[in-house]
Amino acid sequence: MSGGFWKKTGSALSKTRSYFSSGFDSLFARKKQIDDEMLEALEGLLLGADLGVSVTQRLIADLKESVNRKEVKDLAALKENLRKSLSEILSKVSTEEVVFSAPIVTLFVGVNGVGKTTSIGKIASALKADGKKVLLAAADTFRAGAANQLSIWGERVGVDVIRHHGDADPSAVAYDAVSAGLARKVDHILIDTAGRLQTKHNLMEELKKMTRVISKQIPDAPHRKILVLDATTGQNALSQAEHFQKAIGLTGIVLTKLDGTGKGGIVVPIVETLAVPVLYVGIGEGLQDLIPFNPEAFISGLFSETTDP
Ligand SMILES: Nc1nc2c(ncn2[C@@H]2O[C@H](COP(=O)(O)OP(=O)(O)O)[C@@H](O)[C@H]2O)c(=O)[nH]1
Ligand SMILES: [Mg+2]
Repeated sequence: MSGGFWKKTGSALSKTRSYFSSGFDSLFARKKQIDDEMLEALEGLLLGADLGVSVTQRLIADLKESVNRKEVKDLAALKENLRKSLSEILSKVSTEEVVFSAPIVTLFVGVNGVGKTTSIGKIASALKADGKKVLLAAADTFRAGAANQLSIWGERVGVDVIRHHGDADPSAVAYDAVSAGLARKVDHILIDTAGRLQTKHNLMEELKKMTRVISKQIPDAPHRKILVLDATTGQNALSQAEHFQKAIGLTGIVLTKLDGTGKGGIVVPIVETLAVPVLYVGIGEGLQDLIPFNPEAFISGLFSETTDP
C-alpha cells in the first residue's frame, strides 16, 4: 500500500513533489553549508508549500537547535530531520477505523465548489465496488441543480439517491434518507450538504440541526462528519476547517484538487491544527481520482529522489 501511493497519484501529485525536490535542489546548489541564511531560504520554501506559519516556524526552530547541538551537520541530516518532524505531525492523528454497525451515516460538509458532490460520487463508487450497499442523500437543497448533480452521480455509479423536489428542508431530506437506509438495510448513507446558505451562521445552525435529526433515528449517527477542502485554496482551507470543526466536530478530511497545486504541504497544518486525519485525497475529476491518504508514503515521496518510493 505505502509503496503504491505515489504510483497511484502519479503525475497528479507531481506538482507538490517537484516543488519540494526542485526547491531543495536549488537551495542546496546555492548553499553548501547550513547557516542562518540557508535556514531562512528553507523557511521560505516551506511557507511556499503551504505548511503554514506556525508549523514552519516550529520546524525551523527545531532545526536550528539540532544544528547548534551538532546533530545536523550536513544536508542529508537536515532532510532527514525535517522528514521525521513532518512524519511525527502526520502520525499523531490516528486513522484507525472505528467499527460501527450498518447503516453507517456519513455527513459531507464544506463550502461551495470544494468537491463534496464529486467526492461522494467517487466514494460511493469505491464502496459499491467493495460490495457495499450505498444510498445517497441530496441535502444540498439551497443551490438549484445540486440534487440533479448528485442524481447524475447516483446513476453513473448505480446507487439510489433520496431527494425532495422543490423548496426542500435539508434536515427533512437527511431524515428521510436515514429512514430509507434503515428500511432498505444499506451499509452506507452518504449525505451531501449545502456549502452556503444566506449566512455562515445559518449554514452551521442547519448542519447542527441535521446532526440532531439524524441522531433521533440512529443515536450515534452521523458516525462520520467529513469536511471536504480544496487544496488549491491554501491557508483559506484552514480557517474554513476551524469553523466547521467548532460547529459540528469533524472526524476526517477529504482534500481535493491536489492535482492542481504544488501546495500539497497544506496537509500538514490541517492535521496539526484540527487533530483530524486526512482520509482521502482527490487527484482529478474522474471516478477513480480519489485515493486513501498515506502519510508515510506522502512524506517519503517528498524527500526522495526516486520516482516511486
Ligand atoms: N481537478 C480536480 N477537480 C475536482 C476534484 N474534486 C472535484 N473537482 C471539481 O471541482 C468542481 C466542484 O465540485 P463539486 O463536487 O460540485 O463541489 P461541491 O460544491 O463541494 O459539491 C467540479 O468541477 C469538480 O469536477 C479533484 O480532486 N481534482
Ligand atoms: Mg455539491
